[in-house]
Amino acid sequence: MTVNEYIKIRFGRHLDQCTNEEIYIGLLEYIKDKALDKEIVGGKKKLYYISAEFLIGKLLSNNLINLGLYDQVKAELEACGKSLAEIEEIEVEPSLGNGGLGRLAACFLDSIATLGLNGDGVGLAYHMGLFKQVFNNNLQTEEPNPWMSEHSWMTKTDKTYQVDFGGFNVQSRMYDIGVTGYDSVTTKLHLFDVETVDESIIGEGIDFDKSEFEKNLTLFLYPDDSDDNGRLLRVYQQYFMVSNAAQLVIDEALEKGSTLYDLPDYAVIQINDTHPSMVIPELVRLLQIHGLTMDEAISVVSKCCAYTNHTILAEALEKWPIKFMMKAVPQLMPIIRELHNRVVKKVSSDEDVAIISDGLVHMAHMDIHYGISINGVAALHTEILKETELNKFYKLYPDRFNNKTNGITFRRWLLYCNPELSKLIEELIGPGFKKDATELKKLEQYINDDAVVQRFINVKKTRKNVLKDYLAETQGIELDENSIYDIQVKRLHEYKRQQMNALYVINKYFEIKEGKKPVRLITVIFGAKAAPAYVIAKDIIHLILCLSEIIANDPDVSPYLKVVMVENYNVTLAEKLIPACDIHEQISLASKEASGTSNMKFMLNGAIAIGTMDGANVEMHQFVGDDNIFIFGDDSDTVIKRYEDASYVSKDYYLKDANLKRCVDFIISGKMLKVGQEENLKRLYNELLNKDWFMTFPDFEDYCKTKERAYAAFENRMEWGRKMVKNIANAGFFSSDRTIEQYNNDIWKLS
Ligand code: 26Q
Repeated sequence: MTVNEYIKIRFGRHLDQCTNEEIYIGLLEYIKDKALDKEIVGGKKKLYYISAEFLIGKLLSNNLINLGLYDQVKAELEACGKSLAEIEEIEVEPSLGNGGLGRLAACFLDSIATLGLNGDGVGLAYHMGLFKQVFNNNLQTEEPNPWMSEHSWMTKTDKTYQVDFGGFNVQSRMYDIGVTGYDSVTTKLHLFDVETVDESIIGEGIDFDKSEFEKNLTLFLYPDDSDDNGRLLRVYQQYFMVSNAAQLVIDEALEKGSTLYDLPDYAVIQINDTHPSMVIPELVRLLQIHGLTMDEAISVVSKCCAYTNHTILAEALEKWPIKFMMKAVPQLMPIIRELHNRVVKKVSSDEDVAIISDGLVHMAHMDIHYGISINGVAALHTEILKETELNKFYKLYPDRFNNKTNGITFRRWLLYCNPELSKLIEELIGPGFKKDATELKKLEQYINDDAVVQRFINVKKTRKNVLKDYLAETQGIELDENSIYDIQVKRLHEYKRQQMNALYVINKYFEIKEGKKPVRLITVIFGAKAAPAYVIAKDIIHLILCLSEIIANDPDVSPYLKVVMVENYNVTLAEKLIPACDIHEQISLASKEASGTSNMKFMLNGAIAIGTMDGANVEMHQFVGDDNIFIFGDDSDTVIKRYEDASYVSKDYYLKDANLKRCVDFIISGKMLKVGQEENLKRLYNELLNKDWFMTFPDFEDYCKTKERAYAAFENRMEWGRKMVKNIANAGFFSSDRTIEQYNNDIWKLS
């Protein structure tokens, strides 16, 4: 059935008589129906990918592409004078994640369905996604970000469970979002909600009453935050998620004839960071209710669960106070104590590997002792886990540790977001790369073919214009498509070092003032949300917005340098920014970025990285070689040693390097204070001068030099084009299809 026929039945009208809203609703139902036609995979053993975040982004076009309907629907709409792009605008992005970890989960679902694996996602139906970022007076403010509406991808199911907390219980309900695979089957994302949630308790901004758990359980996605306020609610949220997940796992296994003693033949659970770790004691508890002894239950659960670590930042390794656990989930504490005691008795009495110590429950420790696998998300990250952060665990369980370098779905991050590039690639090497990303390697044969390379350069120009138009229309930002687009988009965090990029901007500003003018306008684009309670991160946003204003208003500088910070960076914006990028910033302090995934998206879209030897940059560098990536800065060994020695004094660098000094001093200069807030700027200045915990200063000089090298290289357009092709041709490894295949072969073992 065509869309037209479908809409006629649904609304009794022809497509060209419908509003865009009606067409959107019609398409939603049409796609849901079509997805139902696709086979749902079955099989005895099933993967449950449990995650507190699934940053799925808009689904309309993605689903059309995966179902093979995109061209047909687009043409049908066009024939009636309608634009698919305009209809897409109606869909509200579900921002159910903070950043990399959540987006990774979404890419994984796409690959699981595409590979036809029997696996579902399990998470929470937050009513408000990650806050909406609004700039006021060069400062970030936060607003609620609702996304649910009467017509959405979520389908209400009749599955409900009871979840018991200390002193009360709630009734949950499961909602499903169909996950379409590319030219393949569909699987499901199960999101649990509770009917008592009350959106009216939201106050100013994103404030809400934290005390009434029935009303706020699934109200908000938590921003990645070290803020103490509201941490207890996170325990409630996490338990709500895993209790539902565990009940679902057991239900589905029983339905398929499991005795539960054989649960590992029916279920494998991937624990996405420690947020779902309570699934381990919860399953043990439920299995006991189903008649297994504690011994039997622990033995069964230990064969079902696998844990992925996404960070080595100590503050992100969750440790919950026993008193929180006793209040929220008292029924789990005896089990966690038992799990702890068994470790002490049978494995090791070393405090460092204990599950309970200092009145805290160490979630990651529980995952490692009672799981089949622990993996890092890039080669370097896994090595660091094994050799330093989790070394004591590695010595206990060497066979459990393994690496799974992250990946991204090429359907969204190439086919959908860059159709021009996708088409060019298809013309050159055929359509095979869409299912087998390693085929991109065939592009290498064109690296010395100037006519072909020129076409890649032309596609980039097209995409730069698309971004220019989009930002002009949606944010009133003016870009010059002939400038270099130098882009850094990711969560605002000191370890990602947006502040170093900002210091570079100040350096460039001084140089231009002194008459050293770039041969071409440089546009430095930032996109980042800061956690609402992360004070310094918000100060860095303030710095960038102030710089943007000063430079835009300085006629000496503005023809050569432009600083842009896009508001409310999200998946939808990423889809526009990434294809248009010339140079992408991957400048984390070596050892701190577990993997990074935007680096892969940029690479695939023919942007060249400037980066440190960190996360997956290391593997990207191996693939493309020194000439096709701009590497700078201290390596992870140097950094780790500097932390161990506690030898870093930022002021020494500041005093030694006059160039650096004048850039840092500029933060609190008269010019800045005229457009900015003294409190914020001084605080940031002091932080850098007296602490600089993420070691911006030691890398600064090398960073500046490397940027100059990159900008100079950009001027040799044909050589630059060859770098673009080299990067695209070698991006195949970073397909999440490859990652998922490895998870399945090494850990899940689904047939
Ligand atoms: C913690 C406590 C309270 C509230 C929230 C959180 C919280 C939420 C989200 C902590 C961490 C996260 C997300 C972490 C994350 O996105 N990590 C990134 O994971 C990517 C996928 O593996 C990697 O590529 C990135 O390197 C890593 O930073």
